[in-house]
Amino acid sequence: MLENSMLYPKTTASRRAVSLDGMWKFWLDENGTGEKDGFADGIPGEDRIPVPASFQDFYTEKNIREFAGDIWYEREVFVPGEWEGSQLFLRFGAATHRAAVYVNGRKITEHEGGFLPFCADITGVVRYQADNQIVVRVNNELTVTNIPCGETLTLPDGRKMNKPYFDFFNYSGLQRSVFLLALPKEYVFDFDLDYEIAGKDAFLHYQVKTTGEHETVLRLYDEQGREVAASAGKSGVMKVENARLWRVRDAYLYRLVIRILDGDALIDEYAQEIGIRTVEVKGTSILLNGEPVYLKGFGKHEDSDIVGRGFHIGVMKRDFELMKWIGANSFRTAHYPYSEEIYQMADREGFLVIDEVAAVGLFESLMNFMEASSGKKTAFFKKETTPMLLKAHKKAIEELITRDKNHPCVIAWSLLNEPETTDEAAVPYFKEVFDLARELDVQKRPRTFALIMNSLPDTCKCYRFSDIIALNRYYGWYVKGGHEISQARLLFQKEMDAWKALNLDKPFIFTEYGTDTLGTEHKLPSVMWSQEYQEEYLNMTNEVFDSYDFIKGEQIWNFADFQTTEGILRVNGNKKGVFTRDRQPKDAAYLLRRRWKGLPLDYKG
Ligand code: CKU
Repeated sequence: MLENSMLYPKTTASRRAVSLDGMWKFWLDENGTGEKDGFADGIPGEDRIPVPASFQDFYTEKNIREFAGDIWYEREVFVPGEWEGSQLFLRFGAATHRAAVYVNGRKITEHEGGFLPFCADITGVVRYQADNQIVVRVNNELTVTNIPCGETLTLPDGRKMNKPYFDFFNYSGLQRSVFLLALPKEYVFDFDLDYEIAGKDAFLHYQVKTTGEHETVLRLYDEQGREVAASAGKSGVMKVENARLWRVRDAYLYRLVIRILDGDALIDEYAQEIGIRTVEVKGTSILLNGEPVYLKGFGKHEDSDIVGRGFHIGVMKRDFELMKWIGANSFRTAHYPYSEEIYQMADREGFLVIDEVAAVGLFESLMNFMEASSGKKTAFFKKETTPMLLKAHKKAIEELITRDKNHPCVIAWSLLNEPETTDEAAVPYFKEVFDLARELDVQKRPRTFALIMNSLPDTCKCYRFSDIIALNRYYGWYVKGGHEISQARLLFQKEMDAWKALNLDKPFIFTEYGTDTLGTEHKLPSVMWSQEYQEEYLNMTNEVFDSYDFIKGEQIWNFADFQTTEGILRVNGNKKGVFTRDRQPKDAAYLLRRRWKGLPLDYKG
């Protein structure tokens, strides 16, 4: 069990959640001496930076953008006197990739892993009815003992530099919201829900964890605010008569209110929007509420101009509007868990989410996108450091599932992206990771991982772990692109025929396919990188998708152009977006819109 509650911070009848977003003091620790120089008592300089945001794209100096090391943040917070007796926490939506938190000069906690929330319990250290100083040391160095994987080099001038084993810029800092929380001493810590649909009715099986022994009471309200079910006790079942189910692009959200009571007196109250639905894989079908669904949508990134990977509520809104416009119904949170607000919006808009942990770069390569089809082996899971990596990976899975399990939008867990699966050494690693996800999720949602191009029917040792086989394939881009596209089609079909011959009786989806395309480039006849070529490629790929019944979804790479490390294969970023980085359509968006609007939800069902 995790040390702190992962519930989203909210103000309720018994709780206070105060946003600490805004300008924070900021300092890059060039020499890595902040700890010894006493930064815990106050950081140098007068510079201020917005939180939440990646720090990289505000400044004009390259040494800042490329900085690898300790990044210090500081701000004051006033703690009201009436909060004496409450349990106080600082709650970070994420700190990338690791952090230490100091309050009034004392180190309170450390957290490893850059895309999941953590709390610092500050109850014993705050001064009431007074200002308190918060200092956070964030570190953004990449290693092979934590996810996502990469290395940190030292340049001749002594500066450190990040070398990711993955294809997105190593944006970092305090990229998500920070809250100050005041909770009662006895509070709702966590809860699990599972659903059963019986004719018109639904049964909601629940389990609540609290930090005390007082009575726990649950009430469920519909969208009109009418009470539809109630129950007492920390575990039980609630019957919802004539339940309105949560459906794809037709979401219905009930409001679950959990209360801890001492007689009539309220001790704690927590409320959350929930959706009644079941998810299951049966044969080659993905079933939502027992009915087959075909996934249409994207692999995304949290990435935009200026704030980088920082959560931006406006960008989120625009992205959902574009996904609705194009007829998508799903996305994968490639390559890390996203900001919680994005799942809340997916719950409300009825999008299906494949929720990915940040296990990317588990293949030793600075250009895995190029080497993916080369057959290169790096013995990644045979490293001395593998046990440490596995430990960090498992902890991230626990945090991910605990954080996201009650979102109706989450229909599957993606436990790794493009690991090296061609060596037997991967097998015990996979087993631990997949078993853990099964054990932690009471809904037993399908588990998957994205297969890199050389993870083929005859080379991949790990596909059997997946409940949904998710392929990342680039026939017509990395393999036989341009005028060789007819060859690409044959190779693609050959691979799909080989999967078919295995008769796995599992659904297949594409979690990546696509071509880099410049939003500015038109060329007749086509050349690679032109919008015309993106359309030719999509026509070929879609025809292959349509000719295999066991293919149950297509999530194109990527929703929008995104920033990567600079290099000879990336033109100021990855240009595989269907939309540009400023969220305008390329020609392919219209092609996909026609296709996706025309495909029924139960396509091939
Ligand atoms: C994408 C072999 C495919 C790896 N896949 C990972 C993703 O992060 C990259 O951006 C490829 C690409 O565009 O190359």
